[in-house]
Amino acid sequence: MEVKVVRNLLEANERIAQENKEMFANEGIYVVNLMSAPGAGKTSLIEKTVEALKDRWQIGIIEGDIATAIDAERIMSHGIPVVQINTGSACHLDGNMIRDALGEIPLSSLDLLIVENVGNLVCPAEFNVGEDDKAMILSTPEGSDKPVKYPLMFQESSVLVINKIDLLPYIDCDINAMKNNAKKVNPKLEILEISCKTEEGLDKWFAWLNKKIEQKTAQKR
Ligand SMILES: Nc1nc2c(ncn2[C@@H]2O[C@H](COP(=O)(O)OP(=O)(O)O)[C@@H](O)[C@H]2O)c(=O)[nH]1
Ligand SMILES: [Mg+2]
Ligand SMILES: [Zn+2]
Repeated sequence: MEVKVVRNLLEANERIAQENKEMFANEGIYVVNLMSAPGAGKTSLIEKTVEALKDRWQIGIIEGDIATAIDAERIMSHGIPVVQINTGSACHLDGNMIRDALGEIPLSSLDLLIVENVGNLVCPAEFNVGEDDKAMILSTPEGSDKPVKYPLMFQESSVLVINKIDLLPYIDCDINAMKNNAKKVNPKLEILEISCKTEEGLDKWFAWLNKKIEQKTAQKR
């Protein structure tokens, strides 16, 4: 019985996610769903991305948090449209929440929509929201074993961004083991090493994103 309830929930979400996806395709918007544990650097990476790409692309942000508008306020200072979703008790975003938030964003003018999911290494990976790609951020202090302990997140993602490489001299993180573990659960995973603090490696993330946006928006024009 319980298994069936869970399956119905996921199927209902999948339908709404598919509708969102069709809307994004019609508008030619590239959508990335950013996932990580709390504090890995999702908002920091969004802020760097907005500053680097906002002159080239029209960007919108959807922020997901259990409570507060702290992240949306951080983004708002960069002068681009942002919507905060407060999930209350829910530990992930789903297709319905994204659909509701879309009314608050000038959708037809956008090229890039970044969704910051709730900080959580488990269920965000189970709920599609209509995105083109899921991107995972893992920060060096979290430990090299996380990809094998939480494999679904890494399996569902197209790219893994390893953040906080500036901390490597001070912590016990075997970054090669981290990358090997990620490749073990998803051999196709692209891996980028960055620091939002020193900005090392960010150019590779921007290049990855630019290519994705170019491909998606080309279908519109
Ligand atoms: N040393 C260091 N700290 C970082 C880096 N990226 C983010 N932080 C810090 O980590 C904390 C959590 O970052 P935040 O972007 O809020 O993470 P989120 O919870 O995933 O959105 C903040 O205090 C950031 O300043 C980094 O590359 N290096
Ligand atoms: Mg955040
Ligand atoms: Zn959840």
